[in-house]
Amino acid sequence: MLMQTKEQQGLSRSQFPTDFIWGVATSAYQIEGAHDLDGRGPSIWDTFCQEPGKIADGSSGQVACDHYHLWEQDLDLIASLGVGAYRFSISWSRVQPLGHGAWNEAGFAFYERLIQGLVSRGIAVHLTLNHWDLPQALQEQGGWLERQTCEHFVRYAVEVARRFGSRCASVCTHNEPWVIAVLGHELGVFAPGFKSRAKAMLASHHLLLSHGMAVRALRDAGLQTELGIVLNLSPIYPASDSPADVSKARLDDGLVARWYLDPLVKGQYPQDVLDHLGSDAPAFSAEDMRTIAQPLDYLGVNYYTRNFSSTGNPWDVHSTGNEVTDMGWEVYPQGLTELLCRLHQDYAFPRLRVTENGAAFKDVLADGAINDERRESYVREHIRATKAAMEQGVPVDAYFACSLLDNFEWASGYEKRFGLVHVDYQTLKRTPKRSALWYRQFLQG
Ligand code: IFM
Repeated sequence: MLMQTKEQQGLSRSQFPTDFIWGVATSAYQIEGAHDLDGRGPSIWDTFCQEPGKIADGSSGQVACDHYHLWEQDLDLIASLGVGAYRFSISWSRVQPLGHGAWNEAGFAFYERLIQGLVSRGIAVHLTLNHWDLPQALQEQGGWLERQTCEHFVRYAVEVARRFGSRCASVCTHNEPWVIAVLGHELGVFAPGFKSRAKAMLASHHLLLSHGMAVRALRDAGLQTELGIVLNLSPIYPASDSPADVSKARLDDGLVARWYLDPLVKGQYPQDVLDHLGSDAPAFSAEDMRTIAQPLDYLGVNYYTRNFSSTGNPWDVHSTGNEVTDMGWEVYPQGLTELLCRLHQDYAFPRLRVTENGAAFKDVLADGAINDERRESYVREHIRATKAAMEQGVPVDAYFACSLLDNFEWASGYEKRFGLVHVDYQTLKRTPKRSALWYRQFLQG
């Protein structure tokens, strides 16, 4: 039994509405493994991981947490935490190996088992269609640089919704399109590994367009489930009061946040960002913009840290004296409050959801236990920061801790651990960490 510490006092589940959604999050490529079983086709991450030097420890998601086989014990684990909601993604190439054409029934059967398992345990299903793992066969036809991928995505979305939609509490189209566009197409550090700003911006346009097309098609098909999109967002502050830093912070916010939020809500790209991009801006029509701006039930917010923009020396993350995670990200819970308030004020989505929040720290397994006090404190203080935004009138209705399990952390491989639950990658044994036990105690009220 964990003791209620001083800092914990003043925070309890009862301070949140009774229908507030408490969850944990994962994604397919990070946990499933079984990369070539039962007819699954390769995704761009299978390909990217094979390129030497791309993944810090040379690993891949081939086995990951083997959730494909261990899903039942993982669902029992979720239930044991007292969590009411599970956010996970479907591996597109598992259910449609080429990303178009034939469906893979064995792949759908896995998600059928998973969803039935969640429903029977009373855990709400929050399904993401695209958490970065585009089928490799579509990449070979141009991937997100091709408008045709939007059409394929819509057919995939409608088929998933036809089979599972009525049992889902929510369906999200894309997770963090900025990451796919910029890390995958401009910086080349994520799949598919391109290094071109023009490609990144074109990919971002097609991701947004396919989101709007899919939302429209799902509604036309009669789906009643809540629909949304998930963005990675952080407040971006100027590193100094200098006009140059202030205008850089505004532009950086434009490239990461407003480039996605403005079209989703206002049906237009921000003019200052278009001016800045010049010939790197994508071509788009007025009809595209109308399609992107479909009314949404919620915006998902993935928050981990804040950022600073500087025209001089890069911002030193240690300069504030705040804790810094194993990813090199400053722990700054107030940023979540500020972000949620700003999103509500500027964009007024019907609801905001914290769809990912968590921290990587080096864990020590001692006597079969992981005493991850810093992760516990991180989660607790971000829940408190969420409450602070709600007290200011922001309609937040969900918090998902990320991640349920230690897992494949993309280009960092298995070196960074975000899990509330420790995974021994040799034995695949799961061990709830102190942070998981704290979350359970918090949820038990
Ligand atoms: O693990 C990732 C997740 O897949 C997407 N959002 C950020 C997390 C931490 O890097």
